[in-house]
Amino acid sequence: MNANLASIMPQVVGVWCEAEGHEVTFVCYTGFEDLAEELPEDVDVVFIGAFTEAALLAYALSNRFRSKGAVTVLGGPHARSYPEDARKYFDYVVGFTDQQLIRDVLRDCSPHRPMGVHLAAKRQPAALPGVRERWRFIEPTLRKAPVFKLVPMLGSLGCPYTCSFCIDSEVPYQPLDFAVMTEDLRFLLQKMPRPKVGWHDPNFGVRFDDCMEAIDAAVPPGRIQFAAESSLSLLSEPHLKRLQRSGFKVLLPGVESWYDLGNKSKTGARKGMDKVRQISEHVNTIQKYVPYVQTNFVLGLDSDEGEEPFELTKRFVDLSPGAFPGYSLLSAFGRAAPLNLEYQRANRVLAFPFHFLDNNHAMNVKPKNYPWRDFYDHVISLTRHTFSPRAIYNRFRATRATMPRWLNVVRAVSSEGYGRIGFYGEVRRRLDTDRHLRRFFDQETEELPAFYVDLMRKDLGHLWEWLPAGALQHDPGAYLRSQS
Ligand code: B12
Ligand code: SF4
Repeated sequence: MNANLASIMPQVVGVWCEAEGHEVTFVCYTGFEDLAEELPEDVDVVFIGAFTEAALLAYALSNRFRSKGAVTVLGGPHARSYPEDARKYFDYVVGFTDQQLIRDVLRDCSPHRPMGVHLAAKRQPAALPGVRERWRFIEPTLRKAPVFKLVPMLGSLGCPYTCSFCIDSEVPYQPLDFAVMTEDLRFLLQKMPRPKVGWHDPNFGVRFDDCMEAIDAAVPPGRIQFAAESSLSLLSEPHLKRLQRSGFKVLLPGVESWYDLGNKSKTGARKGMDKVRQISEHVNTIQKYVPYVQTNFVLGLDSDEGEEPFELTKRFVDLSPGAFPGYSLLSAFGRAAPLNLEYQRANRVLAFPFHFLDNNHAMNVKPKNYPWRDFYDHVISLTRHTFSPRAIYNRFRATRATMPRWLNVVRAVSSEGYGRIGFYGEVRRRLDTDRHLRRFFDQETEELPAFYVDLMRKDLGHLWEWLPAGALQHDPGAYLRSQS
C-alpha cells in the first residue's frame, strides 16, 4: 500500500521548484527501495518531507547530502511539530509553505549551520497545484504500487472543529478551488481507465454540497472510486446516499473517545454506553452505503479511566462487526497541538525517540489515570479482542464486497493486528523484567533502553552511520520552553 499513501506536498514543492527554472529529481521513499541507488548524487538543494516517525531517516539523509555540499530543507509534519530539534540538522526548516516561501529558500540557498533557519508562511496556501500539474511526480510514485493505485487529492485545508489534540484544531477551514477539483478529475479520467482517489483533506466534505457538485460535474457515476476521512457529524443518511452515488468506497470517520469530543461525532452530551450504541448504529448505517469503513480511536485520553473505555470499545467492535477499528495511542507531537503544552507543563511527555512516534510503537504521554502496566494490559486485551478469530470472522461476514473483506483479514493478521499484539506484549513483558526500560517509562532516566536503540539500528540499516550525533535524543519540553 505504501506508495498509495504518499504525500501531496513534496509533489507540490517539485512543481514550484520547476516553476523557478530548476531541474528536479523526485524520489518517493516507500520504505523498500535502496536509497543509495534512488537518490541523486549531484544536487544543490534537497527538500525532504517527513513525518516524525521518519525524522531520524531524514536527519541521516540531510547529514549525508550536506557532506556532499548540498543545502537541505525539511518540511512536513515533523518540521511543523519539532522545528527546534530539526534546525540542528537542516539548513532550513519550514512550517506552512507557499510558493513565495519556496522561492525565498531557493534564492537564498545558503548553508545555515550549526542552527538552520525556521521559516513559515503566515497561513496555509490559498491554492495548490492540482493533479494535472503534479502528474509527472504522481505517475512514478504510482508505478511503485503494483496493483491498487490511489491518486492523492486535496479539496480543503484546516478544519472548523477544535479537537484539542489535533494539529488542525487552530487552523481555519479553507476550501480549495472547486473548479480546479473538477478539472483535475476530468484530467484523471483521461489518464486512467478506472481511477481511485484518496482525499487528504483533514475532514472531507465540510462544504458538502459544493464538494459533491464539483465531483459530479466531472465524474459519471461509478467511474472514479473515492476514499476520504470525514467526521461522523458530516455523515448523515442523505449525505451517505449522495456519497454512494458518487462512488465513495472507503470512509474513515473518527470516533476518538466515548467520553469526549461529542461535537465532532454529533453525539452531544451522550457518553459511555449510550454513545457506543448511537455511534454503532450510525456506523452500521454508513456500511449500508459505503463498503469499507475504518473507525478511528485514540487510546489513553485523559477522559479515560479504568477498564470501562476499553470494554466499551470491545462492545462497539461486537455491535459494528464490519467496521475496521484503527487505534492510536495518545501521542503529543511537539508543537502540533495546543493540548501538548498542557502535557509538557505537567511533565507528562516522555523522550521516546522520534522513530517510535507513529501512534503505535510508543505512547509518549504518560497516561493520566493508568499506571503503565495496567494501560498496556488494557490495550493488549482490546487489541486481542479486535483481532480474535471470532472478530475477524464477524468482520469478514459483515463486509459485503470482496476486496474490503480480504483487506480486513490481511490487516488483522499482518503487522497491524497480530504484529501489534506481539509488540505491545513485548513492551508489557519488559515493563516487568527490564529495569532500565521501566525506569525510562517512569521518567527516572532519559537514557534510552537498549531495546529501542537496537530496533532503530536495525531499521536504519546502513544509514545508521550517517545519523548525526545527538539525533536519538530530543527535548520533549521544547514547545513549552519556546513559549516562555
Ligand atoms: C492526510 C493525512 C494522512 C494520509 C496521507 C499521508 C501522507 N503521506 O501525506 C494517511 C491516511 C495515509 C495518513 C497516514 C498517517 N498519518 Co496522517 N495525516 C493526514 C492529515 C489528516 C492531513 C495532512 C495533509 O496532507 N494536509 C494537507 C497539507 C497540504 O497540509 P499540511 O500537512 O499542513 O502541510 C503544510 C506544511 O506542513 C508544509 N509541508 C508539508 N509537507 C511538506 C513537504 C515539504 C518538502 C515541504 C517543503 C513542505 C511541506 O506545506 C503544507 C502547506 O502549508 C494530518 C492531520 C492534519 N489535519 O493535518 C495527519 C497527520 C499528518 N498524520 C499523522 C500520523 C501520525 C500518521 C500516521 C503515522 C498514522 C498511523 N499510525 O498510521 C500515518 C503515517 C503515514 C506516512 N508515513 O506516510 C500525524 C503526523 C504527526 C507527526 N508529527 O508526524 C498528523 C499531523 C495527525 C496527528 N496525529 O496530529 N495521514
Ligand atoms: S475533526 Fe478531525 S481534523 Fe478536525 S480538528 Fe477534529 S481531529 Fe482535527
